[in-house]
Amino acid sequence: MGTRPTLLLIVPPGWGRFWHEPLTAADVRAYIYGQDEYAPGDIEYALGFRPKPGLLKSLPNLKAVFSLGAGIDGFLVDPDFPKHVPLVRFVDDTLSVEMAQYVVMHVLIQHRCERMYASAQREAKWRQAMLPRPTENTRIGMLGIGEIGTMAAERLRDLGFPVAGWSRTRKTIEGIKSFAGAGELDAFLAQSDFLICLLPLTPQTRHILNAQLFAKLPNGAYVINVARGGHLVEADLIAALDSGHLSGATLDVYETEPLPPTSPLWRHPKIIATPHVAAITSPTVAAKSVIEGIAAIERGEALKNVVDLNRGY
Ligand code: NDP
Ligand code: OXD
Repeated sequence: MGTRPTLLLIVPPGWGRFWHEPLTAADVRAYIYGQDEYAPGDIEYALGFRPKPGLLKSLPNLKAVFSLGAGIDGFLVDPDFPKHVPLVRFVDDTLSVEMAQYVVMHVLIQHRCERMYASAQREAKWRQAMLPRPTENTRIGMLGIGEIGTMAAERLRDLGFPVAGWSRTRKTIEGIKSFAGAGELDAFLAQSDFLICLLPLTPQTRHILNAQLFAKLPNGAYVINVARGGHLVEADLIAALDSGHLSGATLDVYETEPLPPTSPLWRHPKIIATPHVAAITSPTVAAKSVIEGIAAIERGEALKNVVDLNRGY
């Protein structure tokens, strides 16, 4: 790169130094928002996750905005998001691998009755049981089968589960059944003993995990929401668990984050709740992809992983 590119880091308090180091080492002048003084007109690039609405608009010379997450809904909720500036999302195998691990782990916790054995151990009880359902009859449905959904689906397929995916466009993935579009959603749901949400949060997918959708799942289905809290109607999930229609749920994301201590989701006996940690973007890996993106722009080349703002993901 010629002159030093200037970037504003918009990360939670305390996290700035993790990003500052690799960026500075690559000769990027990085200012930490909320900590460093900067002249808005000097900022050419921004890197963040959920910037304060209006902040990006206040930077008149932005050339690109980089998301430190795969999901970019935190940018598009800003009515003043500068739409003429390319928004680049984070896509990397390291993130997909962690997400796939989380999904596989929670499918197996339920499938292998892990919570029942943990409670038996606490009581020093020797309680042996057959698997409630053979693996080959335990059908997995990936709601959203993009970068992350595909990796998770392939890992589960390799463990012997029958796997299907639902997406906007038809997919051809070895050993994985593809359902596409709104017209095929009901058929997909009817054959999902595990429903795993890996959709982006858009106006079309907000609150998709609701009472009507749960009613279309097989009795005893298990739901994993690892995408965004805005996909789920929390009260509808609790009702479907309490009625016995759903057997359980794993949640990593919530409508309000951090999840308030008073939320019933923390203590529901059929819910496993984790604090948005299914995958945590590695600053060194992500900084590398930001540096590559900046270099591409400076050379006048096309950027990878630019979000289609009309599609919303
Ligand atoms: P992708 O954009 O690669 O995949 C999105 C998938 O959703 C695609 O298959 C897409 O279909 C499908 N889709 C989008 N809209 C619709 C719709 N209206 N109807 C049917 N299908 C739809 O995203 P990623 O796999 O990279 O990430 C998925 C999400 O995971 C992120 O948006 C983020 O919210 C979440 N995430 C959560 C993390 C965590 O720590 N909990 C970490 C990382 C990501 P098509 O392929 O046809 O376009
Ligand atoms: C992401 C996330 O979108 O961590 O990458 O939630």
